Amino acid sequence: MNEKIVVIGMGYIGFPTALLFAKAGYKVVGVEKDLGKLSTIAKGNHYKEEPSLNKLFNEVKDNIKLVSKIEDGDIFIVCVQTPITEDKIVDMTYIYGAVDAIAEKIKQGNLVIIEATLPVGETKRIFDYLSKKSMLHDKFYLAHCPETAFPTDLINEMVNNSKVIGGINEKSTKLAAELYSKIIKGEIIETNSNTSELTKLVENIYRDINIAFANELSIICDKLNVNVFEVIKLANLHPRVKIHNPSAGVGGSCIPIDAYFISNYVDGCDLITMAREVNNYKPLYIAKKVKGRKVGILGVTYKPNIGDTRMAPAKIIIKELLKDHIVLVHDPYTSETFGGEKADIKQILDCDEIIIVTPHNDFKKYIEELKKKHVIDPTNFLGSD
Ligand code: SAJ
Repeated sequence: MNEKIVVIGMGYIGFPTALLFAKAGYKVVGVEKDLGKLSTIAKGNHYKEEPSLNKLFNEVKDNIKLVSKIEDGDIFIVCVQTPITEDKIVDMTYIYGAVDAIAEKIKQGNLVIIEATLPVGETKRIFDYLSKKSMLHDKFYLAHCPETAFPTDLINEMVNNSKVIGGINEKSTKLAAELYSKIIKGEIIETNSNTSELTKLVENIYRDINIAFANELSIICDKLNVNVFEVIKLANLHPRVKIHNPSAGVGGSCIPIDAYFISNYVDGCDLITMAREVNNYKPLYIAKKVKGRKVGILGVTYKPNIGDTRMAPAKIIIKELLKDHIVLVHDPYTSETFGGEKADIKQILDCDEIIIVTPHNDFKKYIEELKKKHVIDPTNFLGSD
């Protein structure tokens, strides 16, 4: 445990990763160039939906140093995002920004780990790039160890999920596996970097395709005047059927984009591409169903009980409705309204029509009142109590 770990990116994954290694007894430095985020983290204001993360921070805050510029270390863990551009191209700017910074500090024998989602083959490209840039040639180790933690249950999943470790060679895989064994109770599976990259993508694409099936069923059932939730409940009684839940669409920073990490590079991703189209269409379908003039939106975050609005279906619904409706928005988790008018629950209940886009638990207390209104309820919030 004498090694110093430098974690780059203090976001949703980097911050808890740094805390877990600090708890395991390592000397940990957390690097975050967004000074606003850095000071929020240092003050202990984290995500209200992750109480165990806040508890862990209070336990280990004295063992972790938060800085805005990279430092020397023995192990570098890259936890920056890989978003896509407007044209659906994978944006590697953040990754190579972090790799460039590491190139300045890395020494012979150091280990570099990438937790971020990557296109297949990228870890090897990073190895070649870093070899040249650092002038260390092959005298360092590199592994892709993708995170799989579920927002709202981050710490539990980071500790107890299995972890796929894909090194660019056997020694890299072994060193990374040994490191994660210090913080993970779940199974650690050793493989190569191409396999770990594809496994991560496949997990999220599996979910995208299954949700697309549920969302397509919801549209078909609407047209056939059949209750989709009853159909899914009954079909799921079959021992080998497990249909996902229909929704207002698929949001978040991962599931809506991971398909492009494959389909941009390989031919034949027909089902994967089609599933994306179905899920992209679902918010528009919901907006088109609205008949009332004044529409109340309940929940704009990408999923319930969380403050994250990245790629939220609410954005598309509201943009579409604003063309010819008055749109009021209420969400206790965020001040974002996507151009709608911020409203309290009473104003929402007074609207001609209400869409329960994101069914936060906080809305449960309004269920009886909502049942008396004209409501579009893509997740069956009112029927599930
Ligand atoms: N959703 C549905 N129907 C469902 C399940 C989800 O419409 O049956 C929607 C949600 O409302 C949300 C979106 O899908 O808009 C994605 O939410 P999610 O809860 O399925 O997943 P994320 O994006 O919060 O986290 C996912 C997780 N991946 C998988 O479960 C395979 C998580 O484990 C990953 O670590 C994370 O992506 C990531 O970082 O890649």
